[in-house]
Amino acid sequence: MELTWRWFGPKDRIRLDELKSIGVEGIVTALHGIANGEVWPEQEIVRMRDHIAEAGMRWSVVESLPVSEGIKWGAPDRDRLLENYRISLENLGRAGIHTVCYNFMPVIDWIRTDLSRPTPEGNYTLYFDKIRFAYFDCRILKREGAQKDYSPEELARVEKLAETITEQEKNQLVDTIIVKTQGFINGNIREGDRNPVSLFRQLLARYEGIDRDRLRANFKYFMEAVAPVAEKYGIGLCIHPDDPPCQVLGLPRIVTCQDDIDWLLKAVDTPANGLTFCAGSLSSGLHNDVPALAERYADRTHFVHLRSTDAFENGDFVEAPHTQGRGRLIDVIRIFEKRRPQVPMRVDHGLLMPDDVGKGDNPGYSFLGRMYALGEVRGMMAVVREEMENNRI
Ligand code: DNO
Repeated sequence: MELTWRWFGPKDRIRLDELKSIGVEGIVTALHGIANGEVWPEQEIVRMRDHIAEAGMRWSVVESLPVSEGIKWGAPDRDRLLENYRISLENLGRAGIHTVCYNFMPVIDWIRTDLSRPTPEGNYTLYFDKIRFAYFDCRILKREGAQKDYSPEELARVEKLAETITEQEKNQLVDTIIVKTQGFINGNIREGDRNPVSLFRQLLARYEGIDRDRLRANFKYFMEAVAPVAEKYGIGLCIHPDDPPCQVLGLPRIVTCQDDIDWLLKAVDTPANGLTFCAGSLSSGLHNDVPALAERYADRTHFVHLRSTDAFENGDFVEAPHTQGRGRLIDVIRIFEKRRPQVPMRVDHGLLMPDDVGKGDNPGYSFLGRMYALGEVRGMMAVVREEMENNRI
């Protein structure tokens, strides 16, 4: 696999020469300054591509060319938004960029409740606590009908939490769930937005009456509109799985399990309609067997995210070391090294290590933590390559 790294553009404090020095071959980035739904101009794409090339790497993957909310829920102006998406794809294709990651999660992208959970070794990691999430849903957002989505035991634990949770913890929960994890990935809410909770409620309201079938139909409409352009330029579009892979906040999610992925790949059956194989997101659902999914979808995978989680019966999950957990990355690496040796791969969500603290990196995107994970992944890749050379796999 090609070793790539998510870099957030010239404002990222991590420099391209540092990335080159640790063996990174390709960069994963986006034009983060352009608002969702607007066209990515060709000159800006070319400028970014050349900037990366000057540092001795290539722009391997766009993560993400965001799909606007209007396309997801089917707004009256979705055809205009789709036209903009097609023009951006064309501009990317002409500039020689052939892998484009996106997601189809309504309103909210990845979800965590704690961005600095201490580990026994003195690092910090990301955590999803189902009860804190339910507290946010029922007691902060006060979503109508939210109680229906939780068991009586869970609701009792929410009530218990309500007795002890402080104002500061409540604010932090809001900041973590809908601001800090969303802003930097061109999400719907940005750092500095006033009253994010009410903004969030407005966004949720758009999805009233939109169930999984409607969202699937909107996905198909999107893919039918953009796949011909992707095919023309040899672009592999690759949808990111839902994180976590389950329905949340009354919103439908359609990339959670094997049935979902089978459906969406068949909905428009062309290599241009591919998958980002995120071992981490898939592993946080107890229903998913990650290596079995890798085996099943290797041919339609255009991009791989290597990370792992430990997921628990109570619905919580935590990022696991890259060598451990439900992601079973050594097996995933065996599958992709054998079947897709050229596919771009990046490590995802590293630990926050002592010297990363206070550096202002986006959550999950520290330097040392990811570098450490990259070292672990390269070690696993070396073992797998040795196994392959000696015909042991
Ligand atoms: C979080 C990321 C996601 C991912 C998008 C792809 O760390 O894995 O935000 O980039 O869902 O569109």
